[in-house]
Amino acid sequence: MLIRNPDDWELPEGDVTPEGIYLRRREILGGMVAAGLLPAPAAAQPAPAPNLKTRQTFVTPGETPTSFDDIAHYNNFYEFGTDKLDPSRNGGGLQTSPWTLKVSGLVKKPQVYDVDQLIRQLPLEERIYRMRCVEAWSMVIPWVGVSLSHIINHVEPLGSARYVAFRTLLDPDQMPGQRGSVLDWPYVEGLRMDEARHPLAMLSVGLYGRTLLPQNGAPVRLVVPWKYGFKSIKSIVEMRFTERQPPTSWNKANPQEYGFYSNVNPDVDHPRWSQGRERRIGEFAKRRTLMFNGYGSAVAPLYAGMDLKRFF
Ligand SMILES: Nc1nc2c(c(=O)[nH]1)N[C@H]1C(S)=C(S)[C@@H](COP(=O)(O)O)O[C@H]1N2
Ligand SMILES: [Mo]
Repeated sequence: MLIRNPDDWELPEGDVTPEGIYLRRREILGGMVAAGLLPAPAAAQPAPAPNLKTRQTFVTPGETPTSFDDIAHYNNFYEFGTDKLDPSRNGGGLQTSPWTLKVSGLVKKPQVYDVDQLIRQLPLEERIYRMRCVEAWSMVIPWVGVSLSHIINHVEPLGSARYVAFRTLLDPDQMPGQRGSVLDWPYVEGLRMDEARHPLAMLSVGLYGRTLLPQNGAPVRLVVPWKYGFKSIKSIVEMRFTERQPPTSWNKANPQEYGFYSNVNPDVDHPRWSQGRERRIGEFAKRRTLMFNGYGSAVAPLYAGMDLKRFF
């Protein structure tokens, strides 16, 4: 059914299990705490035991994953409120199973996937990506999922398909934030077809070896590590292939501040703040923000010849 093509950029590590890595990492950090090199973390909760089988295929050199605790409690998911703690507080009522993901529009083989079944059938990979929010903070997240191109190839887009539009669940009973109008619901996002087919673009169903928590976009979300975090739409119910550039939630809310592309770019400031630096969650000193969030050698060719100040 969904056949997996090994990609060039996979690292040779092969079958390193998440357990192996994180247990070792905890040992190393624990050793540094014992030696007085690091302060003891305040009540940091370890990641729960993994329930997904994965192969690690991608790590971002020089980066250590942000703690599970921070990844699970510092979230943007306005369907559950605008405070960073709201999604973890208010997400518990989201019914994530059964869940259907409809793939429609300009394709030869439209599908309605059962996401539980997808999670069992897909050749899941772990990929450790740097993620950069438009609000100038960042994290490093060990995602579990597959290249979005797996799904795209399965539905066989028509030649006329130039964009992919994504839509989040609309259900104010389960998503209390949708009872207010901070955004125009449902949350929508979009990618150009070549961006969507890029091997780094990921459909994620888990992190730290476990199925996603509601606050992180359960049961299925997009992950686009070279773009600002808001492009990585959560709790997706539909992907639609279109000829025209689809609307996107933040662009609709404020077109002066949020463009369609939203590539991480330290040279194009947000009208109200600099994009040149960022705070990595869990650190104090700010870091320099990298062009395309550090993935430029892989993704810059997608934008060759484009004026990225105009197409921001
Ligand atoms: N449906 C939906 N998806 C969303 C958002 C949202 O409010 N609603 N917030 C976005 C923003 S601004 C960011 S930074 C990331 C945060 O993902 P995380 O909480 O898993 O780190 O989710 C993105 N996806
Ligand atoms: Mo964000």
